[in-house]
Amino acid sequence: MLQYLQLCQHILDEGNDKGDRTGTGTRSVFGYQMRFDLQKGFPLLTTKRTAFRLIATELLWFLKGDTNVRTLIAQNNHIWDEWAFEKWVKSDQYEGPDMTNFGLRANEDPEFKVQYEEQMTIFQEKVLNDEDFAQAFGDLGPVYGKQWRSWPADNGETIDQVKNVIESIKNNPNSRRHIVSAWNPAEVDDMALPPCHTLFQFYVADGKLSCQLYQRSADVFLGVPFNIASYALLTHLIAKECGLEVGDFVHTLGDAHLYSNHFDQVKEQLSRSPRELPQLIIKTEKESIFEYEIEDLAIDGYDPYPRIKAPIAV
Ligand code: THF
Repeated sequence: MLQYLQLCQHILDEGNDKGDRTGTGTRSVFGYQMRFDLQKGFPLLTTKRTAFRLIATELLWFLKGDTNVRTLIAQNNHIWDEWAFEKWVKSDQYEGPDMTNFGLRANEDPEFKVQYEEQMTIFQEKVLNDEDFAQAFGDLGPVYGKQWRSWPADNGETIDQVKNVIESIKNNPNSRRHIVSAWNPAEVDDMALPPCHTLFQFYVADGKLSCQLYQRSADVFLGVPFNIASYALLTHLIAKECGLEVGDFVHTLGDAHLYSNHFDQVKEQLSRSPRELPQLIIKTEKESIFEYEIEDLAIDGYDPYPRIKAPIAV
């Protein structure tokens, strides 16, 4: 995972300081590529503890075509809560205290932070316990799960891109069209957040399956460790289903940024040296990739440095 640390150092040294949508401020580079040989271990960051459970439950949520945070909250995964919460507090049914720019204000104003956390807890409980509320406000719009599994076609039918790509890998491995796109220009405006992992492609050679992701926007401290492990897991699951070994995960980044309130944490991480990578264990083999549950997956031999906390930009 030296490559990840090199990316962090490269951005600190060479990046441009810019403003951004969230108002936090970033240092960024445009265009960068990393390559992880999945035969050499599972690329879960060792220079800080990274929660495989959250990464895996999110990926399985995408694969089931789900776009509602209720499923994640029920599994104690809160990485998408802010984006659903944002839709809720902007709606005309929300009657609590003003939550404009809650992400930024919670970091700057301790009194507001208390109010925000109160409202967030109420929101999470309503999504969990009130089915109608969850339907209306837990849904993130036509995000990954929808585009991967049921991209709307012109004729009123839907396209299951993941099922199709598995079929094409099995039946026509040399194809140069093993592609899944999450970027649907007709629906981007209805999404709580336009997809950061825009498009991925598979490649088969020597009985091994490789995957390349084009990520338009990369939060290098918080998001990228999740993204690397998520696509590594996806590659393992698809390789297994297709009777292939795993090859490389190639991670291509567009706007690769460090938020200015992550600089100290990045420097802490850069002082640590990577340890041996863990192994992915697929405990139960399923007929289809769409049937895996979190209990079927595990990580073995993971010995990371302690977690480093950092605020998420919304
Ligand atoms: N928005 C931003 N600003 N960054 C992102 O990485 C990102 N994502 C998803 C959607 N919007 C994004 C959400 N993915 C964490 C990690 C990944 C996320 C969201 C949040 C996070 O806070 N991780 C912490 C805490 C984990 C924990 O609770 O244990 C960490 O320390 O890793 C990019 O896909």
